[in-house]
Amino acid sequence: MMSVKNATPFFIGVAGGTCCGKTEVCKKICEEIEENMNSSGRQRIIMLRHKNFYCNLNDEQKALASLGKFNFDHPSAFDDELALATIKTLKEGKPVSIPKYDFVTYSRLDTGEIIYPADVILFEGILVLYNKEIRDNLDMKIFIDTDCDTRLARRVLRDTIEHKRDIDSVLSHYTSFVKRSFEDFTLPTKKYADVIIPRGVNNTVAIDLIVEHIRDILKVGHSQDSHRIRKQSENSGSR
Ligand code: UZR
Repeated sequence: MMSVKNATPFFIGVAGGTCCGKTEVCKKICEEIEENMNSSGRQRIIMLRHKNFYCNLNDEQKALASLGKFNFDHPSAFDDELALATIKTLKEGKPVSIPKYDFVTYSRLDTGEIIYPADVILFEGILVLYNKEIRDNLDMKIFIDTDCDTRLARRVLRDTIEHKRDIDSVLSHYTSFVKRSFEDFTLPTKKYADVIIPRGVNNTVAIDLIVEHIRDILKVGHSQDSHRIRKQSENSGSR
């Protein structure tokens, strides 16, 4: 594979419960970073989704999933070994193939998608701050704190309209798996965040501040900056 000689990408983890607005916040941040290409031709900011790293399900798990009885919100549902290896490859400035996950067959498609390193990489998902090794490779950690009624209302609309699921199964899946896993696994990762954004994409003040920070990183290169943020995290105590 061709490697791109450039500074190490600045990795930003964007976590939060289902439908808190992670994707919207990431899209907004990307939009605000106006020019998409720097002078060396490398893309400035890209999104990477933890959802691409769902594990292939075996037949038994697929049967449970089709009955709405598989917990996709549990940390074990993700192939974090592959996610970590992907982050490390991108940090070395090399392109990498990431899996494309098919939510209909609950398995990876045969061909993946090639991702090229960028100056800033936003890594989003409900559990991106859960795995310590992944966390240690993130230069900045954001947690989006949207209230749970709002998230449930959005989730119901998304699952019934986009995924054509019936309301009873959406609600029973939510209470059996999504809510419980949020409380057990996602919410406890809020303590690792450097920045907590209440209300998600509506919080333009917080998003503007993050965008300004990213612009600074793009201007000066992030090695020193990342060092400074790490030092601040270390100084704020082992959490
Ligand atoms: P976000 N997910 C699906 O909807 N379909 C799948 O095949 C696999 C996962 C969901 C998953 C989780 N729950 O709650 C959600 N289920 O994606 C997390 N079922 O994504 O943060 O965008 O809501």
